[in-house]
Amino acid sequence: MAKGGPGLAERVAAAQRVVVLTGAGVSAESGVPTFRGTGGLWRQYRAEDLATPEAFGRDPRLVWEWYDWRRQLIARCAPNAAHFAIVHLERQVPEFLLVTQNVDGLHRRAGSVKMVELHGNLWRARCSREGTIQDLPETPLAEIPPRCACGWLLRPDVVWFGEALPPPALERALLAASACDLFLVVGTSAVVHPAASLPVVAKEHGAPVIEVNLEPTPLTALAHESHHGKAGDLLPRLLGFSLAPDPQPPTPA
Ligand code: BJW
Repeated sequence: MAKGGPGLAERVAAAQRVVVLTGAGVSAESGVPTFRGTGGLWRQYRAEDLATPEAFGRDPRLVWEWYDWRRQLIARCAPNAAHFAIVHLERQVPEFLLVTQNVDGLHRRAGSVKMVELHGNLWRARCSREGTIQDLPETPLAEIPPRCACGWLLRPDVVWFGEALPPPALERALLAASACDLFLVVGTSAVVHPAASLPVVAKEHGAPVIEVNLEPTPLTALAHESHHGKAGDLLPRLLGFSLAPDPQPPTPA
């Protein structure tokens, strides 16, 4: 429910520096399961069995099978109207940063450029000895668990519970949150830190926080506006964007 004052489109028009924080809900309408709530990934699998370094140490095959299943599922998904609305927003605002917790790569596929992926990306693997990164194919992995050329196990290049977020991504997100004049939060349960602290940082520095989510979250009480509904419906409407299917500029002849 909006708490009054200017609408989101007016706030955006007046803003110089906008930060958008997204979570799994932004990809839900693309068919990517969320983590928590109805149909959430954690309902079928215990997070501590699959998304911790301990789980990987115990059973790397099980962990890789889960990520391989998710990659196959996401390969069949396409960005939705919420992803595209965020691309439009990036192109409209002088200083913009998208901070996503999502590892599915759909923002990039939609055309987002000014972005940080706080929790990594499941289309990449990292050598557990050397830390070198390699891209993963859209096809199922030939070998599970996969190995680096050096012989050590590869691991998904994502951030598991208890692991530090990539310092450059977190620093960039914190800096942007503390300097923005509008902070938009879309489709996150706002329970996983430090991502969930970013809107608090923004508010402490004077920026209005606007939330779009199917349901209330721990952030709702601090948000200046909280809009409940599907991001793919609400976001383009609140931002005053028409639902163009593809925001990419025409390819030069
Ligand atoms: C829709 C919708 C539609 C649905 N439209 N909306 C401070 C306080 C308490 C705890 C901690 C703290 N600081 C750190 C911690 C510990 C921990 C943590 O936060 N635990 C809490 C759960 C209690 N954090 C960590 O461990 C982090 N690491 C860390 O802090 O390290 C410190 C350190 C420093 C130095 C050295 C060593 C350590 C790491 C967190 C990593 C999170 N990783 C995961 C997995 C990523 C890989 C993978 O995908 O497999 O990230 S967990 C999972 O949760 C994933 C997500 O990015 C993250 C957030 O979930 P998200 O996106 O919010 O999804 P959901 O499902 O929860 O919510 C979806 C929402 O969408 C819902 O609200 C729906 O209503 C909504 N929705 N459809 C609009 N159509």
